[in-house]
Parts: sequence; structure tokens; C-alpha cells
Amino acid sequence: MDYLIASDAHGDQKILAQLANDYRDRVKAMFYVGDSELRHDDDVFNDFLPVIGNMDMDSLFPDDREYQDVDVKIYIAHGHLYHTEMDLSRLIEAAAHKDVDVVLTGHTHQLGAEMIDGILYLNPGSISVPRGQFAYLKGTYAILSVEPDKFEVQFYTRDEQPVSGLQFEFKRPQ
Ligand SMILES: [Mn+2]
Repeated sequence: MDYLIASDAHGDQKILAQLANDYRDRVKAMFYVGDSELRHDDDVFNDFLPVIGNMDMDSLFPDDREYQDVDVKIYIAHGHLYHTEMDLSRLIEAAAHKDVDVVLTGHTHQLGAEMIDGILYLNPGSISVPRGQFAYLKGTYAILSVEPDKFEVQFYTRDEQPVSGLQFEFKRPQ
């Protein structure tokens, strides 16, 4: 089961429309982790399931969401409400009480994937305004593949090319 995750487009509606068109028949769901700066009823949200970011003015975006599938439970939050610009500690604390397998977050514009206390934390990076070590890629999104015994994460560039070296596999706690 594959899921697409994108975040922090900051007004770049075109790239989200492109990803929606190219992936809607290839993934189970598409998550948008905040700071679109679009309206909640923009066409791209017919495909992407969004949450609110600190730069979103449309208060009809939800603060966060939980997504339950057969094989996985996912928690999605931009990160500003947990001050992830400082560290992940408040988000980790909240997730520990939610019985989730995966946490999707954005806000920092820096991609990352790590397993902490048996939960996968995945930040796709910013699709349009990347920062930090991988800013040279000029924007990234992620595909999460869920299997009963493992998670796979592959980061992609805006032209939908997998980035070699940015593929990760995590054993799931049994
Ligand atoms: Mn942002």
C-alpha cells in the first residue's frame, strides 16, 4: 500500500495539481501536511487530504487528522502546534498517546524519516521552499510504502524522480 506525502508548497498550486494528476491512480491516499496557502476548497484537495499550517489563513483546514487503514494508523499534523521548529519532543509526547504507527509532519521544510519508540516520523520536506542539507534538490515529496513487517520511504524531486540515497527501510515493531 503506497501513500504520497507532500508539504509546504506556500502557494505553488501547480506542483500539487501535477502530483495529484500523476499519482491519483497509483497510490492509496495523498496527504498534504500544511502551509499550502490555498483555500480548503481548492481543486487539489479533491485528492490531497490536508491539515492546517501556520501560514494557512483558511481556518476550515483541520488542525490535524488521523487516518486508519487496514495495515496502518497514521497521524498527520503540520508541526507548528507542537513547536517542531524547536524539536520533536512535544509531537512525540502527543503521538505516544494516540496508538499510531506513523506520524507525518512538515513545517521545518527539511526532509527526514526516523523510527522513534516504534513510530515512524516522516517529513517529506518542502515541495517548493526546501531548506537545509537537501535544499539543493529544489523541493521534495515522499512515497511511503506500508507492508505488514516494514515501512519503505523514498523521497522524490519535483520532476518525479526518486533520489538515490534517499530511500529508507524500517522494520515494524511486531
Ligand atoms: Mn512552511
